[in-house]
Amino acid sequence: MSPRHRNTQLGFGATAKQPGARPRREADARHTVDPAACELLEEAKARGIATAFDRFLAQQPQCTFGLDGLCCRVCIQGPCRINPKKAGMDRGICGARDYTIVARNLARAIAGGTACHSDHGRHIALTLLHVAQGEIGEENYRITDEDKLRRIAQRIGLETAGVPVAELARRVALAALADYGRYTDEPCTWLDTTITSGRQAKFRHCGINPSAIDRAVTEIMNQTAMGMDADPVNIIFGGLRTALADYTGMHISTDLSDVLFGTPTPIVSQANLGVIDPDYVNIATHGHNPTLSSLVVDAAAALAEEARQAGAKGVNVVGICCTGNELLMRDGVYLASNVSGQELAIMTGALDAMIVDVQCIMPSVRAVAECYHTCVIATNPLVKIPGTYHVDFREEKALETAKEMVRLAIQSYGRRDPDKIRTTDHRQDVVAGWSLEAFTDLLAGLDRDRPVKVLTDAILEGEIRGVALFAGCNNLKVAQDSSHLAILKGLLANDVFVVATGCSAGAAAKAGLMAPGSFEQFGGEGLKRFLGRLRDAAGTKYGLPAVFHFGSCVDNTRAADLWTAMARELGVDVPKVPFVASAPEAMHEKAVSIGSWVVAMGIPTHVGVMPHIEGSELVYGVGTQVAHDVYGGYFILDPNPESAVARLLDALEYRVWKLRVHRKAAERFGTTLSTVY
Ligand code: MSK
Repeated sequence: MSPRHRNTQLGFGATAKQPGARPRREADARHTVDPAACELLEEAKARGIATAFDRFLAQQPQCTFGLDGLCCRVCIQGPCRINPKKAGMDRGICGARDYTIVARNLARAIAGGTACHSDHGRHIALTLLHVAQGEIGEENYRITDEDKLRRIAQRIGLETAGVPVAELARRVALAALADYGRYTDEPCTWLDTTITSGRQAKFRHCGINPSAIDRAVTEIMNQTAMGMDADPVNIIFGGLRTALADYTGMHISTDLSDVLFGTPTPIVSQANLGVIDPDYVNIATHGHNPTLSSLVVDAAAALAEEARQAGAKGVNVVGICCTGNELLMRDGVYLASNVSGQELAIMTGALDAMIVDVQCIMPSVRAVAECYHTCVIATNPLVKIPGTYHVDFREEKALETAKEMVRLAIQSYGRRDPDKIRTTDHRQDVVAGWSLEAFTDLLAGLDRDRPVKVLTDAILEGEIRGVALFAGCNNLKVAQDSSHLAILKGLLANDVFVVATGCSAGAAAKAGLMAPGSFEQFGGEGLKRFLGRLRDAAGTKYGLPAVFHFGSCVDNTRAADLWTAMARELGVDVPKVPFVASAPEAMHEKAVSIGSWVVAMGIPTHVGVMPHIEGSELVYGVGTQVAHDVYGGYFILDPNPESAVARLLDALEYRVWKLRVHRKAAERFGTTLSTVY
């Protein structure tokens, strides 16, 4: 099969005019399917404010060498641009071939994503360590979920009996930090203790077990430097080792965030830009790390009276991107938008401050904020944006600093220009907070002893067809949210149980797919029966959603824990579990690293925006075909939502069929279950 699948969905110039339609709205609908974003994009055009949607167009046509992954910039003799079909241009100055260059670029993207997630995890681990050692006061952070702390300690082999909670937290934090810098060759603890024995053996056999996160990132940067590895398969295996280090850092982050801030439980809230209420002082928290944003929520509550004295009804904290997901999951804070909507939140004219921490923050928010009164506050030493406020956020005086920022927002409220207020009514109800623990509790309504069996039985009996994880970003090569929603709706209607994280969860939330009771509207008959049974057994106070919000980007490990639990329940390794993943609008390097470890774990993984690997048939083939033979997982690279739905359903159907055949054979002949996938 030819690896040519250039993104063609946007189709500028190809959309037929609707009679009587306003041309501007028609153009916006090709940028986004989010009605609130459409309204705000009209406002941007009316005011002549450039957004990422405009800058994407200004970049067209994009460099095909870059798109194919054939531009090599690892030494400064270059850049070398490779054309495998043209004599004299079929290798770089050093002689590196297309497959070496494409593999190197891919591996370096994985290293970039791993660095982001794992630094986030390190920050959380250090915060826990400082709390445990009494170096941070209770008014800032405390151990909120002692039970989870004990479960983690037991899982990683620590003695828990009689150990005081602070000491246990100290030991767990040190064990997590050891996963960053171990100098021996044992595998990372957070990887090795959370996967099946089959995956442990597979990673050992392939030599891709990372022993330390920082070492994995350093090694792959070394391996892919000029004059180093030229073997594409060896480079890809190095990339997978780095991707498993990414998994490790993400799992640490999720586990220890639950210990510090609480393991999420179902909570009802709202999503989309309509949550920005002009009657309140509005603060958007944007980025990823809950250490800052959770304190902003506390500070906002403490300073409500000051906001009232300034003439507002109070302080309204809303979230953007994964900081938004973290706050939504634990505190029910409104989710304003996903990544492509960040500039649009400012254009409501009623956003008084945007407080940013790390990752996915467009520097352009400052330029847009200049047209309004919004005060943009950067808080991390690694994220300074020229022209914004920079408040040095330190954990030991976190609440005090958070209050300082909320006061800046209250002052900013007084500088609003009423002529520029353009809020929207679009907002949807959401039931979020589905940690794996909360979801397992829901299943336990039908079987207290073996809750995961409720899910696997429903699949084996044909009530539902399997499970899908939706993850990843918005990518402006696709109309915002359009691929997420098309594929989500396609799978739901075909009885697939769906969990979502990150900006994919944001897309589902804004479109009403997480509204209480929405499974009745979007689910096929089997899915409706399955979720109806769960609802009735659990007697929940809230209706169940069609799509279950599993958290932020780092929380993809919650989904990994689910497929591991299903594998254990079914008595198989992950490549036989009817579970697929999709990142319909992947954008960030983090999406590349996540996709890579999801495949290594044994999951068929759809990506709806072509990664930069089309320049090498060999690398493309390894990702889409050879990966299946080695790991059981593989990439489905397909920008067309309709065929993506069909291919994901095929992948699930194949696994269910094989499971049934192997189970029947094992029963009939009294043998163990085949390990073939
Ligand atoms: S925020 S990494 S755009 S999911 Fe986690 Fe969204 Fe992708 Fe950032």
